[in-house]
Amino acid sequence: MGIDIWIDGKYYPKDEAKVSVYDHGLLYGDGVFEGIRAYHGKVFRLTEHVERLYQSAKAIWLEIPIPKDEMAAKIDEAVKHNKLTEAYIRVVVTRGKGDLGLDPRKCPKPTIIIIADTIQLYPPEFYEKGLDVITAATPISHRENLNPRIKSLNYLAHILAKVEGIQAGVHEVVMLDHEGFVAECSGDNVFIVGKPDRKSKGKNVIRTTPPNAGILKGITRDAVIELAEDAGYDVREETLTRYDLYTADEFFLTGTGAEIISVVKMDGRSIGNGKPGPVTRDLLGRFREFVKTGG
Ligand code: PXG
Repeated sequence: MGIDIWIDGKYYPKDEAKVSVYDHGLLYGDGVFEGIRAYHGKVFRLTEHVERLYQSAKAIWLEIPIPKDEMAAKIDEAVKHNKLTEAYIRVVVTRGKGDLGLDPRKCPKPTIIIIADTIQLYPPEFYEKGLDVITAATPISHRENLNPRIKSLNYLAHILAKVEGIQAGVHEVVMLDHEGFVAECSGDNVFIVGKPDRKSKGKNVIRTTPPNAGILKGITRDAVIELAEDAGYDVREETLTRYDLYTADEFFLTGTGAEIISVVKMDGRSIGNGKPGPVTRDLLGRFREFVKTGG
């Protein structure tokens, strides 16, 4: 059976699911989205994803015409409608159909799209071997230009950074903010693992960039912070530089698609011993167990 896409209240077969060429989502990237997973037929952290979608919308002065609980119910339904158990869901809310000018007031009704389908981001051997990354020359957008906390349809900075990675033949790119501090990767958040220090009472220290460091505040990131804290690690949200990444014992990324994946090389430097480390493997094991039991 083919996939059906939900658009503004109706299901359409994948090939017939279309929006207007006057939709400002297409003309201007004017809209917001979410990428969500379902495991064993249950949508992972649905409430958190819906909340972030409405916050992104609010930040761009877009009023989503249905309440949050209805949105959540429709997302849930789209997975069941397509008889999926392991799913990747894309929710898109655009400014809607308007005229050829920028003015969002010319778009009377936002377009809501729910795609429940499947993806596989990285093949299994990448989890075994770890990723090779470089620093992108393209910086993350300035928070007062387009705040990276907004999951907007305007992903060009991330795509241009990704293109740099493709040209260099690596798997991912680390994006910096305008001051040169580490922000995030093109589609994932950044974590590093270090040895216990004076304040960590013998525990490994896990560091990740804080919410206002020019990052999307990842749902996976937040889940991993909770899991790591529950497992007794000392987790800190701190400003990081490339030096911190180069000299870390372990380096890993988190995201809905990738879940938790190790980085073993950055800008030609081996990270730690050049292999996925024990803390990363421990957390990936815990994460996979966690999603199995409903998260
Ligand atoms: N940072 C950015 C810039 C992202 O786009 C994340 C972090 C991780 O957030 P979550 O909530 O997923 O833990 C994302 C989300 C892709 C793709 O195809 C990836 C994302 C979004 C859209 C497409 O790689 N990642």
